[in-house]
Amino acid sequence: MQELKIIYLDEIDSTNREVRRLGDAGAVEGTVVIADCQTGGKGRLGRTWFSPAGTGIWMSLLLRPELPPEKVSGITLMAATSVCRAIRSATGLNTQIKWPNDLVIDGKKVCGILTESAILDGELKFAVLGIGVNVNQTEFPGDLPHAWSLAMTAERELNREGLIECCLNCLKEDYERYVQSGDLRQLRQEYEAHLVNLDQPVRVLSPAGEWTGVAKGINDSGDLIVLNDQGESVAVNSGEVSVRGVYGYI
Ligand code: BT5
Repeated sequence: MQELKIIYLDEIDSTNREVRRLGDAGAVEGTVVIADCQTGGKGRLGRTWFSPAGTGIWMSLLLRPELPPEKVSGITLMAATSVCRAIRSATGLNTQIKWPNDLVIDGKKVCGILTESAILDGELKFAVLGIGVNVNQTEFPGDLPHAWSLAMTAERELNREGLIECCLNCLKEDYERYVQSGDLRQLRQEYEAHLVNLDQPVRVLSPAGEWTGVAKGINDSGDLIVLNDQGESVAVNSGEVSVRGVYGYI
């Protein structure tokens, strides 16, 4: 990746949508859109992402990796590792990863990551890496019972600019490592070191049905390895399933 080209906006529907528009128009890898507020922030699977003004980091990066489309899901786990490290080093907060794409503090969600692909004739044209971090909110709407902000744990207002810089430095470095090896082998140990699900009972919600097991870590592709009740090790793919704790969100 060359130098980052950062575009700051006051308001946009979604930074992921804006980066997709820029990508379609030929923008270079490393284009970053950061908005103070999103009016139509997106989560996975058509969900919405609450993105009020003046509080969080809502940003998306345009990536043009020379990788097959199936390698894009690993970028989400790569980014979780980078942003987890950035938050830890910039704020000292004990941030953990909930597989595959959430960052949590004390079991509550402080960050979500959404990676989307633009595919043409079976080939990856580009990917959009979207990251939402709740930084300075002091409360959340009642319909987001698992949402939390960094400031709510730090009990002080945090500097968004410093955190953005730290996130982008970590992301740039880790992305280069990811593209170089084409998998998560260089980041897996760090990902697992912060994985809140590790050795915990999990409920796997797959299209084929629901089952339970114990999470044992990830493989180099970013699948969650779950030991099922029959004692078999099953690789669970992040594109196809959701994982919950047996007793709740974690
Ligand atoms: C995610 O989806 O966690 C991915 C979120 C990605 C947001 C970024 S912001 C910049 C970029 N531009 C975009 O438009 N999106 C990206 P998912 O795992 O599907 O979680 C979504 C669920 O989290 C929602 O259904 C809510 O329950 C909950 N949620 C919504 N807003 C939240 C918030 N601010 N903090 C915590 N939880 C939230």
